Amino acid sequence: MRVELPAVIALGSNLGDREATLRAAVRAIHAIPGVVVTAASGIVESSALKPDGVDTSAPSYLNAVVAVRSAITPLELLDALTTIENTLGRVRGERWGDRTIDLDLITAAGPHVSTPRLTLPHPRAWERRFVLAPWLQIERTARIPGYGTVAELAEAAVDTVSDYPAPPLLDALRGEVRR
Ligand code: A4P
Ligand code: MG
Repeated sequence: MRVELPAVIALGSNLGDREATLRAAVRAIHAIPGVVVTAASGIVESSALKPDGVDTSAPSYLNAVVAVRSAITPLELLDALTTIENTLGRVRGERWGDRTIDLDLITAAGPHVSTPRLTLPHPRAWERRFVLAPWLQIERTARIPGYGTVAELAEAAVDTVSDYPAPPLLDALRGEVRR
């Protein structure tokens, strides 16, 4: 018997056909062996956050959040997400640089992980409305262990997001739901 545990993944894109890339990423996450997407948020748009602050001259981001059930370890899941990023054209340059796709693991099995390759909960999710607002859409009572409820944190976040009208991301899975 496989033990499936819940995890939350944040998606971001600010290069290329951002919406199509988010859809392709949701489909690819659902196709990871041992991983099932159980909910997907709507899409939000926000200005690019760079290490020096908000950069309105950079292309703006589309962000979304998906909830999954995962039978693989958080590190295996991170590896699978990195493979998807590479397949979808991610090129790594400057930190927080523009990218076709960024897939961050926000929370997963157990409260905390701290290794050189993986920190859980994601250390910056708690202050980012572009993560918290879409997450709240799919999990009203979610918490980030050690930080608080997603609802409270979203209220306190200083960045701004706007809803990006688009068909539901779960439509990306139409005809592909495995169970
Ligand atoms: N890593 C450690 N913990 C995690 C985790 N929980 N999830 C390591 C994912 N990766 C994790 O990531 C760098 C390293 O983080 C990896 O080697 C992994 O082992 P990366 O994706 O290669 O580079 P990055 O994304 O540029 O770095 P970083 O510091 O993770 O950036 P963030 O925090 O992901 O921020 N503005 C808007 N509006 N919307 C955005 O989505 N995203 C970022 C990226 C910046 N500004 C943004 C947005
Ligand atoms: Mg990242």
